[in-house]
Amino acid sequence: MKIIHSNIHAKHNPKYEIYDGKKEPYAEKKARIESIITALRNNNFNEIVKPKEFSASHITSLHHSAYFNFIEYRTRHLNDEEDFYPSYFIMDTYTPLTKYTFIAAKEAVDIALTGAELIKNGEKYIYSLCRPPGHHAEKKSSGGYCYFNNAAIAADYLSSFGKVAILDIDFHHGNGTQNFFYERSDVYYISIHADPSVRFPYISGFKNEMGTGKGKGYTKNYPLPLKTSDDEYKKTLLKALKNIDSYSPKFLLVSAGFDTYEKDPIGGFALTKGFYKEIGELISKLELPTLVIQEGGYHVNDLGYIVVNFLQGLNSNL
Ligand code: OKP
Ligand code: ZN
Repeated sequence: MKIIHSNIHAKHNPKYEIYDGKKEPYAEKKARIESIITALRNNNFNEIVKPKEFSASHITSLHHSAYFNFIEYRTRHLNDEEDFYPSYFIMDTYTPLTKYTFIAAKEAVDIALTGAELIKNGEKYIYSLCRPPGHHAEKKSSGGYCYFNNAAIAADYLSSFGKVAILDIDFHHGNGTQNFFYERSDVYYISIHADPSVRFPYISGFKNEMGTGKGKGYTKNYPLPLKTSDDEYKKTLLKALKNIDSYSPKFLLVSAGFDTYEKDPIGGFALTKGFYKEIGELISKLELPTLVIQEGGYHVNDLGYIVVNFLQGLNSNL
């Protein structure tokens, strides 16, 4: 399995997120990716390749061009150590701009698109190791550590070649991804996440959100209570996989967050380390070309092990 990765992300290094007016250390750290890369190398995932550069038009065909330009131009004039908290184009105060945020976020999109192109050309499984993550980013706002929606941009690219299902298994609902495809039937968004009435993003991910217009029936949400266990999670995952199978997509995109882990510092489910292999195996039973896009997961020490388990499970079907 090819892994798409670059080091540019490490330059995007905000110091704080602001929650309820208080500064807290930034959870979406560069060490997350270092943990994953080390574990991959130690477990014979050796095909680690750099992304290609894609035109920014892939970004602006989903995101508003004023928002894109704002991120690009506003970051240019920041100093090396400066974290800037915008008053425009944001949905929360977790998502500051640094001098290198634009280049890192653009690189993450290129990582996703490089994976999408390989899948389009016939690869079975690709892991796009994106950072910053993307699933909260909307047409004209950043939020939840996300700036450009890597998964949505990759899905939109793939949708020119066949129907796409997006399975979002991050602990948080992917409000951005859902919104981009809410009125489309060629991309099916399906998410399993914490009940948004008690966890971020609070504004979406409820059961009754099912798409509208042409997209009616092509959005599906499975909110679950805090402390959800492996067994409970598996029951829901099986339902979601059945939904995807009935849609018969040509491609599967997994928005893969690992903050569902029991020890995750900002999650709240009770999934155990070993269970991620089974998640991978269950997904592989769909037998679809699958692009895995990295989203959240904040337990830096165990993150690499969890990702390796997940990818081994996915690969077990080859
Ligand atoms: C991004 B992704 C803790 C509050 C954290 C922000 C959550 C962003 C999650 N101080 N809230 O979906 O993993
Ligand atoms: Zn998350």
